[in-house]
Amino acid sequence: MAYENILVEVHGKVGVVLLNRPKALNALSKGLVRELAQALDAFEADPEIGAIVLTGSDKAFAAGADIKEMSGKSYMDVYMEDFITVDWERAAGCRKPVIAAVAGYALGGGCELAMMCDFILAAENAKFGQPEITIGTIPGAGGTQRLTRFVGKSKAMEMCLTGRMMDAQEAERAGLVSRIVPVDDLKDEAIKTAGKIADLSLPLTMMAKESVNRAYETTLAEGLRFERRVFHSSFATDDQKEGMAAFVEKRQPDFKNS
Ligand code: CO8
Repeated sequence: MAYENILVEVHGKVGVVLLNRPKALNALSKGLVRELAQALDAFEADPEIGAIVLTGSDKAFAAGADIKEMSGKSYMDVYMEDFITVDWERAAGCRKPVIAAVAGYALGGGCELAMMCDFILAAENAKFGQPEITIGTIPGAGGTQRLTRFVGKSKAMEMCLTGRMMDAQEAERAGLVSRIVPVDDLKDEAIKTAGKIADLSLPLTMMAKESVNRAYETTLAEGLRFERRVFHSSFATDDQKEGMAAFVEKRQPDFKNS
């Protein structure tokens, strides 16, 4: 499919989506978010793809929702169209593992999009922020909710109330990003990491992802019950038999995604 606002690449079993509106620092226009949803749909449907990387440029992952596009909208406009909610939530709804590789600005909707992914690899120059308050609004795609779960109330509150940005080091200390890599290595490192995931059993990585995500939706007791049920169900897969047999036989497993 031909896209105008994103680029799509395939590296082995890894699908890569590059946000590509350089003149607007990858501002998330309606068209871009639509195309992102379509690209994610395609990777989700492709049995050859085992993990997805979502990234931007060295200067910006995404500088937020497109302010120029939003500025003239009325309450009725955004309420009645449920302002691009379905496409925005697409990344959060992916069942395959998705890594956000963030260099430069991840602001507003850009930070929210990164947080919808399963984990964030940050380049040394990454900057995270929820500056919506400085333009007369508040986060609308998870900034007050997911950020608070990642970094705790105090930092989230300060960022949402002042618009202060967090650099990569602070973001790593606070638990927002899994690790920091040099800018020039970011894309390769993200693809390598996604490749490791994609070489495992897809149903099992999907089950692990689903279980970790339950931790954000339920009590500890319910989460533990859910995890145990999924753990038990992994024994119904061929890949569990293969993985454990390979360990015992001291060889590499050959997962068949079954
Ligand atoms: N929207 C539209 N255009 C943008 C955006 C944006 N978010 N960010 C940057 N641009 C454009 C600029 O207008 C400029 O274009 P032009 O050259 O045509 O004037 C170009 O990108 C380059 O930007 P700057 O000249 O400003 O570059 P600087 O390096 O000086 O500054 C910054 C970089 C600090 C990132 C600055 O551009 C900035 O502050 N951008 C806005 C950040 C922001 O406020 N983001 C939050 C937006 S609101 C939001 O995301 C709400 C999400 C709600 C989702 C709800 C879904 C249901």
